[in-house]
Amino acid sequence: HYSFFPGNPRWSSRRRNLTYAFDPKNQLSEDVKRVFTKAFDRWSEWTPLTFTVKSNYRSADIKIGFYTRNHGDGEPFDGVLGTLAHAFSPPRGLLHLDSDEIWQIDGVLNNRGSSSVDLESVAVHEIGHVLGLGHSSAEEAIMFPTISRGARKVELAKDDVEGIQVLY
Ligand code: TQI
Ligand code: ZN
Ligand code: ZN
Repeated sequence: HYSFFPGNPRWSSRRRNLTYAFDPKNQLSEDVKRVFTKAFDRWSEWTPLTFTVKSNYRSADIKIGFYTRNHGDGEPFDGVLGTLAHAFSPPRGLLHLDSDEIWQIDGVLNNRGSSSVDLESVAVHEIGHVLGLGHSSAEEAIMFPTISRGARKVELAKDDVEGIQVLY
């Protein structure tokens, strides 16, 4: 079953059209940006929310960046595996990924094989957090707190949809 953060924080009902931007320091490939477009679309399909990418990082609602180790928010990353990514509850809008991971794009295995992590699976999960979902006890849910090694899980489960529709 789905859960929320303490106090059920969510984006205000006056804010249905949210923007996101990538930290310009990262110089991300179009492939990576496309993964986020798809990941946001999975949530907008089931909510009144829309997500639009913008180039002005500082004024975006949701700020996405890849960082290693200590990166200034008191939640350091830890190198390969362990913590893969994190996101803060609404309305903070920070979505951070650990650049030490071997990120797999579109299910294409890269040459380091089993320790790679599917980017879209993690992006869909972290967007759930950015929107206000906590972890789910339903194994099939995107918001379930563990994923099998090398797995790709990108489709929202009924449980995720029910949770997000309670919030929005
Ligand atoms: N990162 C954790 C996560 O996003 C951070 C975290 C731990 C957390 N406890 C929390 C966030 C409680 C909110 C509330 O869940 S993670 C997965 C999964 C992680 C794990 O790196 O462990 C995914 C990030 F589900 F695959 F295990 C993304 Cl998809
Ligand atoms: Zn961070
Ligand atoms: Zn999580």
